[in-house]
Amino acid sequence: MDLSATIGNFKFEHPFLNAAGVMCQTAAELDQVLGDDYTGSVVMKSATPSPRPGNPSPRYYELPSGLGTINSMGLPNEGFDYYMDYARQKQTKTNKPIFFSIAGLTHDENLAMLHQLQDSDFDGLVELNLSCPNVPGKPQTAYDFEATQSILTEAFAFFKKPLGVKLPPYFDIVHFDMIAKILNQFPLAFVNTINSVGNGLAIDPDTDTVVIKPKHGFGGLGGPMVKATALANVNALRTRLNPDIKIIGTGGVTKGRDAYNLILAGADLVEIGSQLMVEGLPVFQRVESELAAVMQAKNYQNLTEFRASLKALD
Ligand code: OXC
Repeated sequence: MDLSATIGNFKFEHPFLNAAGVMCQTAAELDQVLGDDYTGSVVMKSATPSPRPGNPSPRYYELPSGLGTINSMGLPNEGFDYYMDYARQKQTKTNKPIFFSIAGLTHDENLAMLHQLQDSDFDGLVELNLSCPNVPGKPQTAYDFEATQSILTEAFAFFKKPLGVKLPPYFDIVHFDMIAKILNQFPLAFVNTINSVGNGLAIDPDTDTVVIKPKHGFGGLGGPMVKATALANVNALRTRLNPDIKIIGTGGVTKGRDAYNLILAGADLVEIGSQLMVEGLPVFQRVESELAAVMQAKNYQNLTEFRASLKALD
């Protein structure tokens, strides 16, 4: 069975990646994901120009009954140069295409990092994270359609390497139409949908307190509780975006059937976030073999046979 996938000229032998933010902040973590036999590659933690400690702890919490996770990490990362060094060192030693994620806190920071990437010999894919919900005082850029149009216009005026965007979930059909209309104006290599569902709140019944410290307990939701939202966003974008723009489906994957559903809805690659936190690296082999079993039962030999073939009811 062939589970490979492509984005532009990049080939992935396995369709699974870590979601940015999970197991990808330090070189040791990145090595683990990159070196795993069942990952297509690794997505590095979204970088800011300088290292950041992120928000105060506790800043990540697993909700009971496997409902999912809430986090307000606040972009802790080792800084742009660290990830540039890592990627340049590894890209000569692996055939897995590395994703360099950036999340500037301002428009100018994003453009400055894109300039550095353009001028470097980094030869992987770049993901512009327009959707981190956890930086106090900084709204998610991709909910501001004008700001999104403006950063992409300025970026594509000089940026010629493969570039994608990490999007927040949208919840209204009109918003799907609006964001797709903007994204379709640009030669994007991919969109990654969804980032966590921003600004949820969880309460500990024993203490009657919130469960994470930053932002009075408000944080991004992930895991099974966001699965239907991720599926809807993948499908809504696949049916609206130019076919050349590939889709990375992220959100709520805990088993092979979840990944199958995202691919059926239009995903080219699939990222695992919360469940990677919960289960660790073995999740990749398990979910891949479960996906293969679903495909085998349906007599599919590769992902293209069922990708984006979700049918509506007559
Ligand atoms: N999404 C992000 O884009 N970033 C992280 N969390 C999240 O849910 C973070 O660092 O807060």
